[in-house]
Amino acid sequence: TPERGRIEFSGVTFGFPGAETPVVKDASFVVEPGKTTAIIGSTGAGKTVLLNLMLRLYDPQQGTITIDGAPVSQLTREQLADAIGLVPQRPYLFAGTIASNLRFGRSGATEEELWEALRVAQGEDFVKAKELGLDEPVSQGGTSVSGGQRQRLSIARLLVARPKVYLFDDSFSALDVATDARLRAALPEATQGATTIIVAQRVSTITEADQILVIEAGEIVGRGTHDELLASSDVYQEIVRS
Ligand code: TTP
Ligand code: MG
Repeated sequence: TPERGRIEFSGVTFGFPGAETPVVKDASFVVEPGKTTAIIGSTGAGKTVLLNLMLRLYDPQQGTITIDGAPVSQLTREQLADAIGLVPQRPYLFAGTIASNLRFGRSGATEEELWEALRVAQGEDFVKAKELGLDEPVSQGGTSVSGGQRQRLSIARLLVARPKVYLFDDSFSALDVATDARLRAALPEATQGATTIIVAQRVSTITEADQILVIEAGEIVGRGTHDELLASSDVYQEIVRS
């Protein structure tokens, strides 16, 4: 079977320049291809930094990160962009139209593909309600759409891009529980079984993940399925209770 986005962290330590303590400490884990891995942990734990390391926004001081066996430090920008895509915690839109923003994922996408991505991202209804639909103008920063709409457009943009690995940084917490559930139910088919990593606040978003990583103060303190962690991790139990 072809590799579909296996990510491996081996002994990864990263700290911001000038900071006394690293924000990711000796992290080792495998994200299995075609599976969903969730990352959960309190605010400031290092979840966003973990994703940013995969995208090489910064390089670790120690350890290696590989995608399908290749160190990310040896991939070109284009190879990395083909392999892995992120819906950032604070999504951004560019000046243009809804369509041009979605096509930032892949310029050759057809209108049909844009609508399909919007359907999965639960953004179809609000785009249809716009006078110009896909051609509705969007201002830089996306101030003409609500935060939740911006988030859905950002999700749709990544679906249009079709990377091997999808990263969602807290992309579902602004959605109501029912919309969150509909979106996640539609995701596997839309991503065609690609590797998915979901950073989440709500436990209900991740209970069905193949693997959950619990992160606290930059360290992986628990890993397993929801049921395994309920039985084994005090930190996870606390998150579930809160
Ligand atoms: P994050 O990785 O941003 O923490 P998080 O994503 O787990 O938190 P949240 O749930 O609120 O999104 O930060 C980890 C640590 O790194 C934290 O101490 C802040 C610090 N940090 C910086 O100093 N500069 C940065 O650019 C980022 C992203 C984080
Ligand atoms: Mg974060």
